[in-house]
Amino acid sequence: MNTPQKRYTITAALPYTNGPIHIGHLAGVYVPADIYARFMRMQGHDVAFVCGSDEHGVPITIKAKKEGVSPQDIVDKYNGVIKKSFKEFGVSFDNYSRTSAPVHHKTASAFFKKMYDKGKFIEETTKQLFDAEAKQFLADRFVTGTCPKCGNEEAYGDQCESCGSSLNATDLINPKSTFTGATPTLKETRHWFLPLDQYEDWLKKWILEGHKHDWKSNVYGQVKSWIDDGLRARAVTRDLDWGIPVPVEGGEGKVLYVWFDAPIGYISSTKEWAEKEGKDWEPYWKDEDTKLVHFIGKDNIVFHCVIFPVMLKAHGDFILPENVPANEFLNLEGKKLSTSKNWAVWLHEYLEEFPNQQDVLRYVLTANAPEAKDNDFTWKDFQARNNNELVAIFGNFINRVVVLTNKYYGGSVPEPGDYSDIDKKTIAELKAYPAVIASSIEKYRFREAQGELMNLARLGNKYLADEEPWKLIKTDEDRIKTIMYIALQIASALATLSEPFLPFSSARLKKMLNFSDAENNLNKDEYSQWDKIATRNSLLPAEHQIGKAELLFTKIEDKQIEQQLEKLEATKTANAAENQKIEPQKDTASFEDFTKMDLRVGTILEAHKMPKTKKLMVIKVDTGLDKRTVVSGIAEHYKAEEIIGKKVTVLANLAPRKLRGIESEGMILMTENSAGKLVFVNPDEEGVEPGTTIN
Ligand code: B3M
Ligand code: ZN
Repeated sequence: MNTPQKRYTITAALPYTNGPIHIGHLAGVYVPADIYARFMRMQGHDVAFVCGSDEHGVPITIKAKKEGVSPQDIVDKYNGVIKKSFKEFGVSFDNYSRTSAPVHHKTASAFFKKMYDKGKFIEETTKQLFDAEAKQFLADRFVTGTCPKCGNEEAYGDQCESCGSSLNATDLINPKSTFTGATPTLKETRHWFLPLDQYEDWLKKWILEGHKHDWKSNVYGQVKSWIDDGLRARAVTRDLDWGIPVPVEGGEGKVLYVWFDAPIGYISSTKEWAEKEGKDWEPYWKDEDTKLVHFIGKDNIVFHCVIFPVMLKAHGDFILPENVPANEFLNLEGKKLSTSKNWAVWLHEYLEEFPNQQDVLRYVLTANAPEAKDNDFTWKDFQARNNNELVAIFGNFINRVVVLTNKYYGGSVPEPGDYSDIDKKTIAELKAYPAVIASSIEKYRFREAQGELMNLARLGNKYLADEEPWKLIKTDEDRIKTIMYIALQIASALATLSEPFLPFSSARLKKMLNFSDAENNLNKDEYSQWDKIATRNSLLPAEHQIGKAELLFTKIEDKQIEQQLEKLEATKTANAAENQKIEPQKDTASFEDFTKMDLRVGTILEAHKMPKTKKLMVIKVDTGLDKRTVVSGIAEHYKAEEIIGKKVTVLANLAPRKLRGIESEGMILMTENSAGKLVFVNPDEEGVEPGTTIN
């Protein structure tokens, strides 16, 4: 049946322009978004697939400071690298914009102004963290400290990446300025706040009741736990000079918070595209029938499921997202991807080192997509999936079909005879695939969808292997015509159905099979190319002339994989050397300062991991003075049973503090060995080198 045309506004998270794109970004956001957008276009829907560079925000300022250049230099450089690599990788954005574009400044400014005029903000003078030495207010990534929710010691002023909590800078325990390392003071400043708490009931109705069944459970679960924890007002302006100026009285010297302006970038990018295409942008953001879908990584969930929808609702002119299919994280060789530690496979480097192999990476990232939980990318798996699946199954089937058709019939599709039961069964199976794959894509299950595509290639392989046309050629020429005809129909279906996943190979295959332009161009009154597979008797009619065989996929050799692994080894060595860097000596401590510290030897009596945290361990220590509780961030390094009975050094008179509701009375001194493992202070521990700090 022909599906009625719908309008889709598909967005992919705007990458921060402080570094290039790596496989984590691709697997989490851009590959699934591209599959979805390509698929929807193939169904004849009206699609706007938009993205752009996120050029404001603290990460960019920090990078600029580090490199001694201006923020503008940084964004110009990475916007160029990112845009080019997306294009070469075949991400089919309709528009890729930048948040520094005038259209965006105008749109974001007007958005804020309208909310302001409608009285949607609370204006308040509050005390914010201030670095007196750098003369700078500290928010977002300018400040790090311990997350009050999970104890991660490297949480940022707007978010903890370990537990995903969204934070205010003043929530951090032991905050430190990233400029100077200083402990900030509090200083008054005036800002505009978005009162999220006022939208709690509305959010409960809209998401918790309205999207319980159609949003992914990882997304729904995160949103629910935030709403259940209670929402608070969040400042949407900052004391910075890089960003979009606050367009109202009293806003001088202040800019919009990057997470206020960035999602509006989706709207600006749509406007920019519509302008170029001579279209009207408004239906893409205002028509209730438009389906707005945000593709993002899990660290962006709160911004897309709570903050941006509240902004859209408060503003009043816009539709809300129909779905936010966020993915979890991809790891690389068992370790968390990290831009700063260079632990990544960079897209621009991949494109150079594996020329014309875009589809292999797309395939592997989808096959291992972190859809429901974090997943791992390994180079060995990359090689195996290419060699054993793309080459051995998909490529092998196509090669056999095209080579044999050329050999037996000079490339002309033969006329089939009567169908055997196997033929009928094979054709029936073939016709079921378009709907099966479509239904998985519509549910955002891209792994499953691509798995079904491969099953179709397997069906083709098995059909040829069972029917063995090469054995019959001397004895039963008519039978072979039927077999080859059916195999060619499968090849043709593969050419169409692979397009969202493997666009480059799909195009090569279509060329090999000589799909005509008329066949390729979607006729909107007719069935889509996709639907024709199920509805038409013939996809490649008899006498249609196909082209010559060309290898669709090529083997990846051990040598190439070894080179990649060596590259990662070199990164590890460089990082270890970096970790070994001796920190400069701190300011002089007087003898009185020293004697103030009450250091004691203690014995660990009991220990257990704090539930729902990754790092925290609750430890009972006998200090000789008493038996007390200390909460320590070592749970990733030790199991509870390993440390019971250990003698440790305790700073006994450290001011007590509460972590996750448990009072910690003191600190166990730890240091880090050269492998990055936290160990108890004992200079004889393996890998503890002179100069390593104790804390
Ligand atoms: N630039 C964060 C990120 O790259 C941010 C996304 C913005 S989407 C509006 O993770
Ligand atoms: Zn946390």
